[in-house]
Parts: sequence; C-alpha cells; structure tokens
Amino acid sequence: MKGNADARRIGRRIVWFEQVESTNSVAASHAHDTANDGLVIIAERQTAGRGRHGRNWLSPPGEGLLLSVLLFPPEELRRPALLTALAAAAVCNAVEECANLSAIIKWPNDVLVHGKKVCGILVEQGRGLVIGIGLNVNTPAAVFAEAGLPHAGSLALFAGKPLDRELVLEGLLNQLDAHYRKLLNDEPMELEAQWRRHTGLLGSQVKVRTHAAEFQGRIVELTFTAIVLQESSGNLHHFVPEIIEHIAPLDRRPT
Ligand code: BT5
Repeated sequence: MKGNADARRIGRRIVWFEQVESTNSVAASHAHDTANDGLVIIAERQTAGRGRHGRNWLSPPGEGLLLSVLLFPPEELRRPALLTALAAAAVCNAVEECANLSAIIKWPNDVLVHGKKVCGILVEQGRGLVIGIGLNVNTPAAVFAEAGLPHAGSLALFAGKPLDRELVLEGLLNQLDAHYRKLLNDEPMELEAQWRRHTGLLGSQVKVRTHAAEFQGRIVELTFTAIVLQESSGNLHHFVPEIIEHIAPLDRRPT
C-alpha cells in the first residue's frame, strides 16, 4: 500500500472476516482500547448490515466492499457530520480514480453514480467513532432488482466491466487516510473543497429540510461549519451541517 507507513493511521491494521453481523458493530467492539485507532474491519458478507434509522444495508457476498474504520478523533473532529463528509469525498475520489466514473454526494451520506446509489455511509459514535462504508463494486443489476432496490447501482454496471475490489479498497483507504491526517493537522481546506465539488450544491437552487422546517433558495456558502441559503427575497439562513436532514437540488440536470 502506498504512503508513509509510519504515519498511516487508517488501515495500519486491517482485519478481514468472511461473515459478520455488521462491520460497524465489530469495529465498535474494539473501542475499549485507543491503541485500535485506525483499525479497519472488512467483511465479505454481513447478516445484519445496517443503514440509518434502523434501515438495512444489502450486503451480498463477494461483490462489494463492506468496511468500518474505528477512530478516536480529538474533540474538535468528533463530529459525525464531518466524518461522513470525509468518507463521502474519499469514496467519490476513489471511484473517479479507480473506475474513471464521476460520482456525486447526495446529502448527507450517499454516493451516486449516474443517479444510482453505489455507496452508503453510516457514522456511529460511542466510545470511539466508527465510519461504516458499503460500496457496491461488482454487484449485478439483478441483485438490486430482486431486492427491490431500483435506485441502487454498482461501479461495474457503469464501468462496463468488473473492477478489482482490492484496488478500489486500496484507493479508498489511501484517500481516507490522507484526508483524515490533514484534518488532524488542522488542514481541512482541500477536503472541504473536494466535498463541496462532489455535492454540486454551491450556487444551486435547493430545498433544505431540517427536523423543524423546510427552506427554499440558493446555496451561497458551503463549508464544514456553515451552510448559507439565500431565499429569493434576499433573506439569508445559516445552518450548521448537523441540523440539515436533507438537501434536494431543484435545478440539477439528471446525470
Ligand atoms: C446508508 O443508510 O446508506 C448507510 C449504509 C452503510 C452500510 C455500511 S456497510 C459496512 C458498515 N456496516 C454496517 O452495518 N453498515 C455500514 P441509509 O441512508 O439509511 O440508506 C439505507 C437504504 O439504502 C436502504 O433502506 C435501501 O433503500 C438502500 N440500500 C440498501 N442496501 C443497499 C445497497 N447495497 N446499495 C444501494 N442502496 C442500498
């Protein structure tokens, strides 16, 4: 694996399983010891892969990447919204690099290729912080059809050929590690710019939904600390990413 092995955090230790209930649960079970910082748990198959709000993650064996990273970030980085953004941008970069496909972030935790969900991210916080990533690499369309998931897709479906999962994994871990170390060094700018680009939201007309209300307008600022929406009246609304449940672009052309 590329990179400075001494300085690597994410992926300095990788543990593979044939089958687990959920890689997030396995990673969390190692959170009693901070020496496990950067541990990556990978499984070929999950029997109870989970999404947000008790939803399921379809985890057919051998077709995708199912992995979780255990981290003990310093206080200022202990923000699931930030770590979700890190993972989403890292996945988009790895998809572009390894599969030559352009990927976008659908707020807050999905990665889409040609409008289909190829990846879901689940960040959970307990003693440590766990970033769970499910990326459909070679899953055939029939598997999604059978599971009743018409909005799901895999990289191979759009690349037109199967991809080497190990190469995608290596690209993804390199991206995660490089950007996480920059965050630790208080250098968030590059990651923030990449995340902003992959969301495609800056300058777009959108609907923003928080748990309390819905707003419509143009996104005029998009950073890890502030999202600013300008209504047609000129009124500005400031949000922290944490309180936004959903952002739906109103003027994005179909991909
Ligand atoms: C997510 O939740 O998208 C987060 C999924 C995280 C899965 C990873 S796998 C490794 C780690 N271990 C775990 O146990 N979880 C993480 P959410 O936004 O709630 O979306 C869930 C919805 O995505 C489901 O209700 C389905 O509609 C859809 N879905 C399920 N499996 C899918 C798949 N393989 N590909 C695309 N969409 C899927």
